[in-house]
Formats: sequence, structure tokens, C-alpha cells
Amino acid sequence: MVTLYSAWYCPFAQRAWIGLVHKKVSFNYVETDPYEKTGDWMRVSRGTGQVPVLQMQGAGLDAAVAVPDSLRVLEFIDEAFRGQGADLFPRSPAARADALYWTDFPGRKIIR
Ligand SMILES: N[C@@H](CCC(=O)N[C@@H](CS)C(=O)NCC(=O)O)C(=O)O
Repeated sequence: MVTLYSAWYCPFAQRAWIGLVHKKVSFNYVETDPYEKTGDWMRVSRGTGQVPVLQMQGAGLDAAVAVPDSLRVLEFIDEAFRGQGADLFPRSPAARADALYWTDFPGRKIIR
């Protein structure tokens, strides 16, 4: 079971959301106000208090996992659902490093 904690207006959450759709992963969408730092939310988000967070259990995983951060979510689902939907990142190490650099660029240089 896959759950995405998201906020509709958040470009980072939208990135994770688009990745799940691209990979053809079924998921529960949980609209969340990340600025309301309740105890539950801080636990779910592993202390980050930020959307997106992807929770997943079952489907061949040895343990349940909660993944905060949009880029980490994309990397995780690309690996966890390898062969399902389209690849999100290239397989070649050099092309992959380049794609990760540019995927990370907006968060580093534009939206801070
Ligand atoms: N580096 C994070 C940034 C996520 C982010 O900045 N999310 C904002 C909403 S767009 C948030 O949750 N802000 C709440 C807060 O910082 O308290 C990612 O790529 O997921």
C-alpha cells in the first residue's frame, strides 16, 4: 500500500505525485497542511514537517518505509517499481547523475 502526503499547491509534492502517475503506481492521496506541526504530522514526516512524504508497506518490501523529500521519493519509486510504467531516471550512471543534478536544481537554486 502506497500513501502520498501532499499539499495541492506544493511544486515538490506535485513532482512526487507526477512520478507516481508516470510509474502507474496506485496510491492513496492525503491532502496535508504541512505548516500545522501536529505530533502526528511530525512523526509521519520524520521530523521534517514538509510535504511530500511517501509511505509504503508490502509489495515485496522487507519493512515499511516513509520517504520524505520529493527527489528521494522519485529515486525510491523508480527503484521499488522497476519495470512498471516508464523509468524516471536513466540507467547509465553518467546520464543518471546528470538527471539527478538537474532534478535537484530548482530546490537548490530557484525555490529556496
Ligand atoms: N526539499 C523538499 C522541499 C519540500 C517543501 O519545501 N515543502 C513545503 C511546501 S511546498 C513545505 O512542506 N513547507 C512546510 C514547512 O517548511 O514548514 C522536497 O523536495 O520535497
